[in-house]
Amino acid sequence: SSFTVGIVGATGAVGQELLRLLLERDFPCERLRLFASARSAGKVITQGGQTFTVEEARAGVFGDIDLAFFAAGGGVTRSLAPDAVAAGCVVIDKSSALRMEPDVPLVIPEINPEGLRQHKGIIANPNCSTAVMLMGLWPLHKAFGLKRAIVATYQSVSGTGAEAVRELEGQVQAHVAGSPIKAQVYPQQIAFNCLPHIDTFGPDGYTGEETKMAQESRKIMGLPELRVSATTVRVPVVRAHSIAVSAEFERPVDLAEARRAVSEFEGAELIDAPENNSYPTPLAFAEKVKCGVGRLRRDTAFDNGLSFWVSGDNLWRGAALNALMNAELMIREGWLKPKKG
Ligand code: 2RA
Repeated sequence: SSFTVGIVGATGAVGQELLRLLLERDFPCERLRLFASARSAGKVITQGGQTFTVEEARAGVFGDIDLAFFAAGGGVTRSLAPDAVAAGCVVIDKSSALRMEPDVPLVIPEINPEGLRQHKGIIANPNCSTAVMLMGLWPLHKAFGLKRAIVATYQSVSGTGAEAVRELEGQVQAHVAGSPIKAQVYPQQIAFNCLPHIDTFGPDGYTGEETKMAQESRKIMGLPELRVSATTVRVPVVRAHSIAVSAEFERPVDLAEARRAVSEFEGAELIDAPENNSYPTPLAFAEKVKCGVGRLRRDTAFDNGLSFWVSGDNLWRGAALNALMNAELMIREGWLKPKKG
């Protein structure tokens, strides 16, 4: 069967990746409509040899759309997703708006696909840093039973968007030219710097990004007691997030078994030969489907502890590709059918 598909937020960093991947992966789509803000309406986008004219995202446009990917921020999801669902359109949402709603499944296809069958019209995708972290953590949890994790992230500027990428590049050029450096997107200079500040600070001193990693991990892995302490950091990398994880497990850990668990997990690629300087890096895992997991070692601060490093493409694994793989799985399983018979 073939679908009419919409991308809401088509001009953003994730929306553009969704369009590219949808075409490159031959998604069964007989008609594709791109939506964005009124400001972008009328813009012509060419991708994969096809040309699209962006339409304004508003209520009433979802009548003939079977599946809509939302990648336009929480505000647009809150205002338009209910209208899409009421029109019989299935929504796969990238924003954080509905991730913790009890009747909205939060799904990584390699981890908890069952949510793709039991949805009520809206399926949420995890935050990119959560998705990348769980590509390493999930196989180890299945092997040894995860209790708690202390993590630090090294997040690329593409996680903020295209403007942030331009800001980083502009600041590097200014530095080289000896010109003054301006910071607009971030509160401080990001070039040659690290900012331990992603999202907003909460009353407990953690940022929204750090809280999301803890809450979303509990929901996706079905571990309501799981404790995660995250420090999320923006680093001057263009694409792909990396995360340093120290985790404590219920059962004694064995390194060979841990390596086997990771390499057998379909969302991960084990890159772990430090003696040959072989470990995952953001540059190596940008535009990759899997996340690279390495630096596996017995953790020195926990009993039954393991430390590892994971790098994954935040726009793909962390957003556009996860959403697309969710839809591909639903179609494969017959859980998503076109409205017209
Ligand atoms: C970031 N995870 O990296 C957030 C949203 N993509 O900025």
